[in-house]
Amino acid sequence: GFGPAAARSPPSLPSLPIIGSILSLVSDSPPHIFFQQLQKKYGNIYSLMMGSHKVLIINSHHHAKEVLIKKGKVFAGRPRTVTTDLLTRDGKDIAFADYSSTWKFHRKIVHGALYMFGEGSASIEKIICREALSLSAVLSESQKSPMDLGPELTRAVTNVVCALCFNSSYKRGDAEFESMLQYSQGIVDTVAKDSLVDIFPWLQMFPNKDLTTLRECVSIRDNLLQKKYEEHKVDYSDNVQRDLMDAMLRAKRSSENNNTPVPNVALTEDHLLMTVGDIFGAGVETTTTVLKWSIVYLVHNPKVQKKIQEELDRKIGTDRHPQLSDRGNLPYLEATIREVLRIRPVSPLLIPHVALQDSSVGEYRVDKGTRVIINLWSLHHDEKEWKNPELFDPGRFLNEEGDGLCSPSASYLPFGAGVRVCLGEALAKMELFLFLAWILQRFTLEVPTGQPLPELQGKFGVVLQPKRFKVTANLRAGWENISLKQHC
Ligand code: HEM
Ligand code: PLO
Repeated sequence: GFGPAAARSPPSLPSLPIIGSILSLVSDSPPHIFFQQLQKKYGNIYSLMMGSHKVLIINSHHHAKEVLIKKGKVFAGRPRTVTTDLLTRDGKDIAFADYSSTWKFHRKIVHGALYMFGEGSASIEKIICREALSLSAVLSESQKSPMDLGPELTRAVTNVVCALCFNSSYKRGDAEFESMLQYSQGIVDTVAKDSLVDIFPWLQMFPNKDLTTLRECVSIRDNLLQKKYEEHKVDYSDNVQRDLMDAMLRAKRSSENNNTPVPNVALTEDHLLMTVGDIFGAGVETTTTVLKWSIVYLVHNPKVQKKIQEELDRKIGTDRHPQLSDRGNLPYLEATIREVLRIRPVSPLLIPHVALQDSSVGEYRVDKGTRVIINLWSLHHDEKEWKNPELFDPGRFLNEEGDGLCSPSASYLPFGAGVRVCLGEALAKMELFLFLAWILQRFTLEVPTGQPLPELQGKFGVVLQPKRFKVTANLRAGWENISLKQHC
């Protein structure tokens, strides 16, 4: 027959004791690069054992789309790991929750609440604009002195999600914000690494002190979430929905009165807190990371930066600030954002998927329970799909005339696809566009002469972050006397 049962097993790496020695030859490559290298020997789909778990590694866009889209529901599961269980109280969130009616219900509520602010709606745009204005003011003050823009970018992005989740924001130097910076980095550095630990022993990916760090950081985060929750309960009203927390509270109350769209779905306090924690965490760490990578590549490629600025000068000028309605008119900026998301994907291995039943990918059988890792890095650096994949070239995403966008390859999935596709894609795109347009309209980012350029490798973790670096933001010629008091 032709059913999955008849298909053959995918090429498999030799079992662990032997791999240990093969792997140590490649030494310090991070997992996404190592999995890409293994294609030479095993092909673009192969399996290996991580401890007692069978794992399938996918390195081509055809197979990736079969998993994510064509058989999306079959592969919509998530594995449980010690660290993600710690972060999410055993999967009571969205991103690390297994496929279930509870997960579906949560995704729906969040989606509704996030986009109640709406893609076209004025309010998200207003929130971002307010933060871009405040960020520009900070950059103006720091003229000529090199600084790590990390904390200020993070504050801007955090305040956007803070407004959406909690209807609040942080001032510079706020103690709660400083503590958030710390615990969130602690979580990024330690969570989700344990699922890879068995095949990457030499990276010392998961020393025991990581678990202690994670516990401490999660507990600080939980206190913050609890505090916001208690504050919201006090002045909650069925008639006004200020933010995501209110939307979740409302859903919780109506589920308690048995008014859920889906029967028998739990929305406990834990579920509510973990779900908000997901959106807050994802909202901060992903967009900030992409902004940092954008700056890294802009200082490496001053010609690209100049072209974006010329486009901004031509289409917007100096009389007004950038708006979402300019998105269609700034193809070169848009192409640059797409290229950053290609060359340094935020989540190079996505989040692992799990086969919920026996199935197949390509010509190979896949047993129920198999973990499936989509190596987005391989898709985005596939030489058959991208000319010179390590070259940063926004021009790839432009048509021949250079005045419109194009999709040069199907091997491009920065936000994933299918049932588990990113929930924040539209929000992230609005933020990236507006923040970068605001910054580049007024400033040129540079590394002072004689200083080294920022590193391009990045630090592998649950998000692929650039290493710390410093740049100067110099006011562009013609902007000296234009005040920042434009309002949003
Ligand atoms: C999942 C990318 C921003 C919320 C994901 C996944 C990717 C991704 C690759 C995993 C898909 C999979 O496992 O198949 C990105 C990128 C971002 C970004 C590149 C920024 C440029 C955001 C933002 C939010 C968000 C701003 C929140 C507002 C989520 C959630 C999930 C997710 C909740 C889990 C979905 C699920 O498992 O059902 N994202 N993301 N993301 N993202 Fe994003
Ligand atoms: C980031 C650190 C926060 O403190 C907690 C958190 C919650 C959700 C995670 C996010 C972290 C990292 C990026 C993740 C997101 C869910 C979806 C997103 C994994 C760990 C991506 C890119 O897949």
